[in-house]
Amino acid sequence: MPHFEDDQQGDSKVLTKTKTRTKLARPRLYKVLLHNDDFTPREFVVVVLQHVFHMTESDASRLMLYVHKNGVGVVGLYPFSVAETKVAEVGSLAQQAEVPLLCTIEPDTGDGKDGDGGDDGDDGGDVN
Ligand code: TYC
Repeated sequence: MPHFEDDQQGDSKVLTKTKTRTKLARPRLYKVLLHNDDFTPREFVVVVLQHVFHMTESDASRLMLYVHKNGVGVVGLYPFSVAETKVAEVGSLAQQAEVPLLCTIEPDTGDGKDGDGGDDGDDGGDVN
């Protein structure tokens, strides 16, 4: 904000400008993990990923197969409230269909474990 100050003699003016830069903490992100089981039909998993996480059919199929082979995979990184809602949506769809499909939340450490590709959260994560 511009601010005029009198100098000692009172005849000239000095303009000083103060810039305020507020540093905002980066919001903490949480991984949504998808777990394999032996009972949920593959096609159901793909449809859930498309519906809840707005994935294309080919991305959903690729992730479903990854989880089928590796036991667990990261669906995406989200702020806590979004992650919580998505996990609840998956749980609700699984319950309606009477399948044991499981999605969980884990704080993101940016260590690249669980097949998340080492995303450090710099891009703000997936906004789906
Ligand atoms: N393993 C399941 C099957 O063979 C498919 C599956 C994939 C289930 C991913 C859950 O998160 C999952 N029908």
